[in-house]
Amino acid sequence: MTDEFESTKPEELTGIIGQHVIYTYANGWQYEMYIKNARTIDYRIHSGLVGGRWVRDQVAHIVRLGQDVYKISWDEPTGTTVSVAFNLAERKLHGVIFFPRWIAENPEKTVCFQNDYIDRMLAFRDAGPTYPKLVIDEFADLTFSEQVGPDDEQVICCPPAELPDGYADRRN
Ligand code: FER
Repeated sequence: MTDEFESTKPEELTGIIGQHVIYTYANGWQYEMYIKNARTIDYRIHSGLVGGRWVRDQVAHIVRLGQDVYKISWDEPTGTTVSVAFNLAERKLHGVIFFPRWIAENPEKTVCFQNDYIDRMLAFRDAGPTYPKLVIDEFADLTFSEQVGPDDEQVICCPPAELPDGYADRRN
């Protein structure tokens, strides 16, 4: 049986594409994500194990699971894999982050504008160690959300440290 709400088609992902969100996991880690289009996210990490890290144009798998419910999953050049389920109606999400062991041991190695260091991240990934992975399984509340439309290169375009004071603390 098919469900009218289940889809990976861009025209049925309009509720999530163009969303710009800031959220804090229950462990206190604060993240910001822009869903740029049906295949791409940009993000900044404001605090947590790898606070300061930021990334543009990460390819992601984005699906709609029901009304206002979406899941975004991706595999980083570092070897970290992430899957985030959004409930936009309730402004909640649940994320699972699978960190390779080398990041658990030396998280600062990944704190950069990743796009400028892809080859370095792939080399770290391949050097490992990969196992045992550090699995982070946390709920988060969306503290800020806005619809800015797709393919906007100005939403995530500087490091977290260069943002105006209070940027990530805005609530709506
Ligand atoms: C998230 C959870 C984890 C997220 C990004 C990550 C943007 C981590 C990425 C990384 O460290 O490579 O919700 O959203």
